[in-house]
Amino acid sequence: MQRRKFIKRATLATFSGIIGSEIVYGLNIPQGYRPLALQEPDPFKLFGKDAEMVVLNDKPWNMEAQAYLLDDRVTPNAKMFLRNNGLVPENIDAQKWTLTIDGESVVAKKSYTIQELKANFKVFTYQLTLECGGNGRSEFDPPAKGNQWTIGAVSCAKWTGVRLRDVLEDAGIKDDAVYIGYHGADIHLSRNPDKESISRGAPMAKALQDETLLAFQMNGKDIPLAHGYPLRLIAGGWPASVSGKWVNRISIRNKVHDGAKMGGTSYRVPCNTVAPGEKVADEDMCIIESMPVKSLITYPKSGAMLPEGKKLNIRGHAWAGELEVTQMEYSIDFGATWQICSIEKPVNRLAWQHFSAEVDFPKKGYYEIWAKATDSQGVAQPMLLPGWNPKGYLNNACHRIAVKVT
Ligand SMILES: Nc1nc2c(c(=O)[nH]1)N[C@H]1C(S)=C(S)[C@@H](COP(=O)(O)O)O[C@H]1N2
Ligand SMILES: [Mo]
Repeated sequence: MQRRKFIKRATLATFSGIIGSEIVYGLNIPQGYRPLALQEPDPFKLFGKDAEMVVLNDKPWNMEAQAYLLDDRVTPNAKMFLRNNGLVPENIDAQKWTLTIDGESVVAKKSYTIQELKANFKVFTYQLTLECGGNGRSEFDPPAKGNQWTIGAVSCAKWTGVRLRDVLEDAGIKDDAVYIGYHGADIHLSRNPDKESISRGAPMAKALQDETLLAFQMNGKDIPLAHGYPLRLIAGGWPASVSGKWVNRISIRNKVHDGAKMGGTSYRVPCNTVAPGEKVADEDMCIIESMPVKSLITYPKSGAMLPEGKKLNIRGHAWAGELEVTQMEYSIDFGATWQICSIEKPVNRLAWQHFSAEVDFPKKGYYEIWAKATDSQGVAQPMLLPGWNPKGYLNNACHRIAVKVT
């Protein structure tokens, strides 16, 4: 009979080190077996996330922030939401990574290493707002399937890279180009290599904007693996699904890109308002482009207790897709009256803007603070839910926090 193989003492020591206590009977562990305590990867450690981030799904990993976690002007990795449609790619070699530009409307198919991108094109840094199209989905009724994002699927980090426009022009863009589509190295949940988890894109006008980047850095460092290392397309102000992670190919298309999650109800909403729960024909669905005006109170935390007679300084961020936020207001009387907040200019186009106000409460009791942003075209956030749509996209209702004056 063959002798049973047990794990090596060195492996056992590593295991107990990670678990943080002695594994009694550890020497009996069969070789190749991972103790249960080590089978579930800890997403907070794995992705370097703050302990107060919220896990919405583990297959694939999806995590969101809470409003008060997003208080930083520039979102650090620890507080950045994570949205994966597939599995994070493994064993990436950035030295050997290539980006290929192809498609019906490229003059000549061309590939670039990351070193070539850095050496041959001018490098730019922009702070860019990325919000998942499904942020706020959890509030819709009838409910929409998918990750039940509350308000935390938004970030605004600093991205450094080369302009997509410069690279596309270097490869050559034919006159009939209408759209670009990205392809990433992440693995489909089925592990079928012929399937892509997501392959979206944008019309040429968005692809050719100054701020649309092929980024290799986030907040001055290599992009964290889960956020697209070593190369990521960044298209601020549009649904973050346009910002392809782990990008290795961009196709210049002579038609609207038809990759995974470009059709049906994915990232599409009824072109005209429909009644909640109504079925919508495919041809009546439109691709989401610029995200709507929205804001978030990041201080104080909802539930704060305040001493009577003291003024409260509130603050947060506001953004409006391709537009700027031109007015910011708050209400402490459930939207009956609104007071002006001060709002800063964005550090660059497509970056969120910071607002603040000093709030006075007339007496002791329970209050809600509602925040409302208005964009440069005069469109304001709805106080409560906006138009229902099958997948629960674009909920830009006013953010609300509760406070008690005692
Ligand atoms: N390759 C690839 N790119 C992707 C995704 C993905 O699953 N795979 N998810 C998209 C979606 S739906 C969103 S909201 C953002 C999330 O970006 P983040 O995880 O860096 O916050 O990435 C987008 N880019
Ligand atoms: Mo998303």
